[in-house]
Amino acid sequence: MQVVRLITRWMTLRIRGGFSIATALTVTAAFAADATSQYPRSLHGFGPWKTHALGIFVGTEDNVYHAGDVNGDGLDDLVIFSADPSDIPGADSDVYVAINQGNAFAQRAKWHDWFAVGREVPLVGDFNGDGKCDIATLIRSEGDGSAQGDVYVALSTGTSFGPGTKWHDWFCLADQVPLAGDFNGDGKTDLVCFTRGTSADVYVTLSSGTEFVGMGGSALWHTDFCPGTAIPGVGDVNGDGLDDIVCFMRGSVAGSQVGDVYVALSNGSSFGAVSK
Ligand SMILES: [Ca+2]
Ligand SMILES: [Ca+2]
Ligand SMILES: [Ca+2]
Ligand SMILES: [Ca+2]
Repeated sequence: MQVVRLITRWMTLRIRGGFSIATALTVTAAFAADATSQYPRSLHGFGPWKTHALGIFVGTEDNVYHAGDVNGDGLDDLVIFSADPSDIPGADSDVYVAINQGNAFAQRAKWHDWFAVGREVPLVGDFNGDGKCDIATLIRSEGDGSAQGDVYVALSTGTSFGPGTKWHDWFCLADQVPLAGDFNGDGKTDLVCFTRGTSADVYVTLSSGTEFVGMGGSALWHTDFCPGTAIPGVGDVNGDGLDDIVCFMRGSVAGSQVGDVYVALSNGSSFGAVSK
């Protein structure tokens, strides 16, 4: 239960804006269940929870749900990446948005027609720093040779997502886990990649507002963090405006303490010492 409580605190930090604490707790319950199974496509892939709680979407685990303020009104909205065409008739790799009206979510509307195909990993963040959350997709190793490692971003216009453009040429492959956060605190969302496994390296690529550093760059911000199949997270846990990294240990790494949660704070150019 300690893990659930800590995840709850973390998710409450992450789900700011229009979501109530009760909602965050409900999300946490679904997330905690996810944490016991295979790592989900996205840490924010809440699976069927919102389907049932909100009655907006008909979905399965294949769809990915994110929270983010896509229209810039200060309230976090819902973004659904419909990877499974069987969930919503005719919806194959569409992106839907349900705007947060303060006390309810509006009916979903399609904001993009072809994004985050198959097992690509979609993320949400304000990548150009204009106050409206955008979408990114990491192809990882899903595409052919030339597409491997590509990252595409589609910027929010406030009423839709624009065309996807390539922002990075080589970031996060295979089963490595990407997440979004503003690690240098400049208002533009960056990407982090956790290699996990035995190397457990943590790479960051910073957003310039129009691309991720030089399209092909990334920097090693930490080593030996989130080994094996531990679950990484991102959030500004000390409130200094720089997003930090969190690791939820599970029982699958020999010698690890089941239920431990580790944090490494961002100093703007790397992640510092790990503390439990
Ligand atoms: Ca909003
Ligand atoms: Ca934006
Ligand atoms: Ca940034
Ligand atoms: Ca911080």
